[in-house]
Amino acid sequence: MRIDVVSIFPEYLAALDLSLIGKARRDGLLDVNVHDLREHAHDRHRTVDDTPYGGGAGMVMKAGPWSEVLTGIRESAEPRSGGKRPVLIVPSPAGAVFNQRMAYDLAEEDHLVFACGRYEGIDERVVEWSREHFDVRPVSLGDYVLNGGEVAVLAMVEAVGRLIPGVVGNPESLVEESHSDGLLEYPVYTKPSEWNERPIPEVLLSGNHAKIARWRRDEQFRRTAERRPDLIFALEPESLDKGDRAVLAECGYEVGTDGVRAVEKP
Ligand code: JAH
Repeated sequence: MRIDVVSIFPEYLAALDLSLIGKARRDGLLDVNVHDLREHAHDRHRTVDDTPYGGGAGMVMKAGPWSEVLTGIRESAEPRSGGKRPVLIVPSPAGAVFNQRMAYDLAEEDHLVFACGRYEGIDERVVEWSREHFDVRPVSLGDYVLNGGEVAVLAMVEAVGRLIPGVVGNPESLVEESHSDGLLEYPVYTKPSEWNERPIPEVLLSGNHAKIARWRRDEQFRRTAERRPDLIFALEPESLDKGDRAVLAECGYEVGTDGVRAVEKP
């Protein structure tokens, strides 16, 4: 997979040389290219921003440098099978919220371009013009504001990159993880079996693998009900067995043919 990232702070993306993603790059699984937007500003001060039309606080990123860098990226990319366009991801608090499903979908692409905005954002005409050559996706990591898109891009490149075959050494660890079954993960423990007068849950020492699996799944439901009730309501009734329904009942939910609902409190 090819990834291009455009930023006025390319040093922010140095973290992509590290850890799993860095290894994937060295192994030739990921081709990551970081571009400095200022190299496409041609005045003496290398200006990339200007005041907003209509007034208001802050500055807006100018269209010219963006169109130049994006055109360069597009022209340097191989023409692709099926005429599929590269995906242009624009981190923005005004985007659709990024989730594991989007990570899986993006991991199927062969060219991702990330446009890191700063200030109040990028001139909207860049986004409109980009649709001619890119599949443009404004994406948010959640309902909070950062100073720019760089930190969001680090998160997305990691979430997508680790799903590319060969990047994670043990692909089994991709299956059993939070959100892949719509539930939060169960709690985990390691040695010593007692620490600070706190023993681990007894069942984990039982050697009864069916019982351990049931306990872990129950814990997933208890945690999810406590921390993320929105995920409980999104569960598909067909995916829930008798044990699942029993623990959901303990947590105050009942399962109908059309979905999960909260039980009226007495
Ligand atoms: C802020 C450009 N949802 C995370 C997120 C993503 C991007 C930005 N903020 C928050 C952002 C300023 C300029 C992007």
